[in-house]
This record gives sequence, structure tokens and C-alpha cells, in this order.
Amino acid sequence: MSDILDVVKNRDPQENEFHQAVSEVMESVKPVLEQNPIYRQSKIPQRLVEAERIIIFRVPWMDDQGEIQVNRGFRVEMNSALGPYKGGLRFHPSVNLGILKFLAFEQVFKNALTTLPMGGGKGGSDFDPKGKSDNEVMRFCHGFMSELFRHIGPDTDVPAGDIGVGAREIGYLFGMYKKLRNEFTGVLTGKGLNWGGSLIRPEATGYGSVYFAAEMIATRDDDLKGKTCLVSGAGNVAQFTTEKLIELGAKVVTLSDSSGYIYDESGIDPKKLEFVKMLKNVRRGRIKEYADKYSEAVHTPVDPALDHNPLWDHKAACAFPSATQNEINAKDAQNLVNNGVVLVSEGANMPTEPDGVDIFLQEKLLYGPGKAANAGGVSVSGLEMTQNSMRLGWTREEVDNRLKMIMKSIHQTSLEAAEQYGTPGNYVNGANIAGFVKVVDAMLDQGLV
Ligand code: NDP
Ligand code: 2IT
Repeated sequence: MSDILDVVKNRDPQENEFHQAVSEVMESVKPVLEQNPIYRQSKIPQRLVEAERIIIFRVPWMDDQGEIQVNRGFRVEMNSALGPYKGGLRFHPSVNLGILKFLAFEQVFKNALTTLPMGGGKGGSDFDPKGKSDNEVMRFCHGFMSELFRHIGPDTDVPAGDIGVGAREIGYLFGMYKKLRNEFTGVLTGKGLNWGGSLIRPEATGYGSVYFAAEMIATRDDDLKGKTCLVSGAGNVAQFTTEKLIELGAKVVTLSDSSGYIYDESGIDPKKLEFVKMLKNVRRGRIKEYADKYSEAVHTPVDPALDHNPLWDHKAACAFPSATQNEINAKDAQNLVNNGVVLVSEGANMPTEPDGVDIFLQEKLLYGPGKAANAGGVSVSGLEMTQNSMRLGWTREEVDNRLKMIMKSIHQTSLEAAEQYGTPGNYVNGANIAGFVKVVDAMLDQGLV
């Protein structure tokens, strides 16, 4: 597949994360392309790697000191073969076009796996919500939406949250969309429960990642009960991964943020998790405070000089990377294997570097790649869209059951595709192939658009 990768690299040489995502998918689907010449004849690879539309815009806003600030806003509308563009918004200083293109590309195949009618997109800004007041965040979100509103809509493009975008930001974004369009529609997901949101959407990515892990480990006649688990991140995905793991009787011993990680050998219990939710979602503090409050925990700050992340160097059975891309390198992957880890379920998008992935596959770990394991979030977003269209809301049990069924189906579909193309148990190939075939067959049906 080096030909399409060369095209992508020559066209946008600086977009490393996008190259990484394209390379992985194209490697997996090689046998599919070989067995189905129509895909290459129809230039499917070339069409898939070019976004249908990219919008880049200026977001001027005023900070609390009365100073004018200018950020850059993006929306990558990658592929609409299966439905309206769908995917989150990320607000983080590291955001650039290459990162959003990688996320949008992954989203296309992830959304295809969910069984729901959603295309793929992603957006965001290099705005950093850290240290900003609620008023500053509101002014930024309003400024961001005062351009984005022209390009989205409930049947066109439906954004949601991602890193740095949670319930608070979705509220401000929705408010401005509604004002400018004079329409109350399901244009965003992750909305507040009392104004169109779905039960279980906040929990969905983390719960889904654990449901996927439970499916994987069941193939070896085992379960998660009593397993020691490493979780990274301390945001939305990490919190609800931890919550579900505790509920299933597993022991979570780590959490992290961008300043470091905590290790709590006695395990994070529901009370401690409540503290983390308050700390991160309400007070917006640092994870170090966990170790200040609970003396049994140790906080280790990030050391940029280290060639590995010590979070991944503890005895455990399972790992749930839930912070950000490329947070596990080859050395970390080897440390996980050496420490007895048998299962990795990716709550984050592309958290493992390619040579780390190779180690997991060689060692025959139960390795659930992000586009399968973290698809629960966008799945419940899809269910939120359904409920909005019907103008009614389902119960917690109804949504949770549907989420479980979807994760089970993604697991099954990925296993079957891996088996069919000669790599049984390889969820990377399975998820990439199953998602790819669904999207590209729809593209072929719809002709050259
Ligand atoms: P949050 O903003 O709620 O939390 C992100 C967490 O990751 C924070 O603890 C943050 O630390 C940490 N983090 C972010 N960037 C970095 C970095 N560069 N280095 C180290 N730590 C970092 O985001 P989410 O929990 O929503 O997202 C986490 C991951 O899950 C992302 O990869 C996202 O794409 C993916 N995902 C999210 C879904 C969702 O529904 N929200 C759905 C599917 C995937 P700090 O507090 O210091 O910033
Ligand atoms: O990466 C992801 O799947 C998300 N951030 C969730 C997207 C969504 O539309 O709910």
C-alpha cells in the first residue's frame, strides 16, 4: 500500500498522525483490495484519504482582561457515504489539521462499525480550556459556533465532545447554534439531559470500552473480575472506564493527566472515583491532588527525559489507555507484556504507536484497537440522534442494553472479518476490514461524488 501512503505523504508531509492512521488501515485492507479489483479501479484508496470538505476559520474572542485572542477553528468533513458527518470536537493547544484528519479518518471506519447510519468527521481548535474562566470558555464557544453553524445541521454534520469538550462546552455551542438558526434540533450530541441529551451518553465511551474488553476476555473463557487494571487519563473516558471496571469487580490502580499519574495499589473505590469526578469535572484541578488526599497513593510527575511512561510499568492483567494518541510506545508495550498484561482495550484514539501495536499482535494479546473498543461513545451519540428525531427519550436500561448489543456486534464483526481474511484473533485487521468494506461499498453504490 506504499503507493497511497506516498501520495498522502507527498501531499501533506507534516501530517504525521494522519500518515500513521492511513498506513494502518491501508495495511489491513491489502487482501481486500487484492480480492476485489473494483476497489482499486474505482480509486477507492485515493478517494478515502481526501476529505470531502475541510473548513478552517478564525475564532476571535475576548478574554476576562479585555484582551482580544485569536484561535483557529476546524471541521474536517471526511466521508458521508453512510450518513451525516459525525464526530467530536477537540479543544487542545496541540490541535492541528493533521491530528484532526487522523481523527476524522478513524471516525469514518469506527462509525461504520457501530451499525448506525453515520458518516465521519472531526473538528476542534487549538484553544486551551485549561485555566480559562467559565465566561471565557463561553465566549470562545460562542465565537466558534458563530462560524461553524453555517456548515452543520442535524442531517448534515453533527458534532459532539472529545478532549477538552464536555457538557459545559456542548451547552454553550448549542445555545449559539439555536440562536443563530432559530431552530431547536439535534445538531450536537452530548447535550444536557433536560434539553435533548441521552441517558448513558456521558458514560458510553468508558462503559463501551469495558464491554468490549469483557467480550474479548470471554473468548478465553475468562472475565474481568479480580483483574488488576491500568487506566490512563482522568477525563470522561477514563472516569467511566474506571466506574464500570469497579462495578464488574476489577481493581483499577492508576489514573493520569498531562502532568503525571497516580498509582494506588489498594485500588480506586467508588468514593475515590467520586473525588476524581469532582476534581476533574467541577474544580478542574490536577490528578496530583488524589495522592495529596489519599496517602496510600503515589503521584509521579511526567519526566520528558524518560523514554517510556512509568504508568505502563506496573504488574497488571489489563490496560485501558484513555488519554490521548501515541501514549504507548514500543518500550511501554514491552513493559506491559513483561508485567503480565494480557488485554489492552483502547478508550483513546490511536493511543499505541505502530511498533507497540506490532508487539501486542506478536504476543497475541487481546488487543482492541480504538476504532472498535471506543466506538461506544459515538454509538450512543447515534442513539441520541435517533431519540431527538423521534422527540422522545429512552430509559437508562434501554440505552445501556443497546450499547451492550452494539459493542457485542462490533466485537463479533471484527472477529469474523479477521478470520475471513486469514488473521484470526487480530482485531486490528478485523475492525479495519469490516469498517472499510461497509464504507466503500456505499461509496460505489453512490457513484463518483
Ligand atoms: P477529556 O478532555 O475528558 O480527558 C482527557 C484526559 O487525557 C485528561 O486527563 C487529560 O489531561 C489527558 N490528556 C489529554 N491530552 C494529553 C496529552 N497530550 N498528554 C497527556 N495527557 C493528556 O477527554 P476524553 O476523556 O473525552 O478523551 C480521551 C481520549 O478518548 C481521546 O483520545 C479521545 O479522542 C478519545 N475518545 C473520546 C470519546 C468521548 O466520547 N469523549 C469517544 C471516543 C474516543 P489534562 O487534564 O491534563 O488535560
Ligand atoms: O472519538 C470519538 O468517537 C468521539 N469523540 C465521540 C464522537 C461523537 O460524535 O460522539
